[in-house]
Amino acid sequence: MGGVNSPVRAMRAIGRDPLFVDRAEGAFVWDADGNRYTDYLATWGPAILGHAHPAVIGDLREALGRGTSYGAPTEREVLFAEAVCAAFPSIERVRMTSSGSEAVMGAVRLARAATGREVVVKAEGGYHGAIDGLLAQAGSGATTLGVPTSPGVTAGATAATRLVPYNDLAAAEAALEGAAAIIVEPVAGNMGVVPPAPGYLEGLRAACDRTGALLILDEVITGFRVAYGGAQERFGVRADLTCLGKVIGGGLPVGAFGGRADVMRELAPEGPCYQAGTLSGNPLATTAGLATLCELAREGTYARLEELGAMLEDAIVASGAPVTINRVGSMLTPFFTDAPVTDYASALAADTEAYGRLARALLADGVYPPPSQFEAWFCGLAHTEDDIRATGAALARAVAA
Ligand code: KE4
Repeated sequence: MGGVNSPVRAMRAIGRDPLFVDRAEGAFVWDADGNRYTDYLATWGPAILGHAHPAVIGDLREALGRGTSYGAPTEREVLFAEAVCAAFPSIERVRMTSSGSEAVMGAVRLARAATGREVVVKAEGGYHGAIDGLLAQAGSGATTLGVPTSPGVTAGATAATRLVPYNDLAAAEAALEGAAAIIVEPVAGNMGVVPPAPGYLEGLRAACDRTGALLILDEVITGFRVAYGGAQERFGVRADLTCLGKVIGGGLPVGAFGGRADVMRELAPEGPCYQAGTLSGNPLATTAGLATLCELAREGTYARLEELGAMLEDAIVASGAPVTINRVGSMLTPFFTDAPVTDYASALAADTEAYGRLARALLADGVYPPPSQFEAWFCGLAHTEDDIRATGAALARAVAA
């Protein structure tokens, strides 16, 4: 199975063998042969502070002496939940899990339980974790081009999943009639970065209010990434349920979902909708998560992330690469196409061979981009102007070659 524990890191999408990492610190990772890379993968999003941040490592070291898992509630989980609720006004109650996929699974089941309806609407090219019901033309690693669902996903599992093009508000409004919910990435990251069209998120909110469907915003990537309060803060839209992951665990296994109290109280043990997890709210994961959120809450964090993202975008433009760049804050994707990329169909028009050549050349030159055209490049607080200037030079060499 490709020598990896998750398909997209096998690097098949860029035509090479996977790169085995030995360690990471700050903006850099080192492979098993000792080669150093300036890292824009950021372990698919979590490494927003940079790797092995002293505050995270220090708190983890202190926590380790008190054990690694109790299977019981802790004060730290409460503090973590309070920090999440303070950042996201739409989140009145939060349930922690051990991955983004689990968070999405819980949120979707809860939306169906709370509304008594079955249909869940998702966007083509949206990826919400390796979940049977949502592996229908998913983006990210789940896409084998032309095969909309994964073998092993039964027709029953996706029978209640309706697909609409991303950024197509009219299609979503129609699909939401009688539906339990719509789940979207408020900024798509798994077809490459595709921002919401002006009015799209607001339109989904109004359509959900009109039809009684729940708006589930999958902020596993965007949560604490595009703003401290995620895409909901950046775009001023309120979800009924929000899914989180990646950044909130500071690199340890964490996911979370939360939202309206009246919906969340349907969740076991308060309500009948079952959801569970042995390591949910794990003491080490909540320690790393809290340390990360504390650092991100500092003044100037998101202005700096915006600045770094703009610098990286400028470096790609200056390299002369024939790409269309979509960027929101510190997440961006250079698409090898000269047309705008506003949905899955236009993302699929990108030249993945060309992206593969660029990525392979950058890896040979000490720069680590995401190994797929359909992912996001991430800047983090450990990147410096010099790092990005050096990346610009590597980009220019790669484009010239
Ligand atoms: P995890 O189960 O991988 O923690 O989260 C699933 C998930 C849910 N929602 C969104 C918007 C996501 O992006 C993800 C996971 N993203 C992929 C790549 N962007 C993770 C990489 C991988 O699968 O190896």
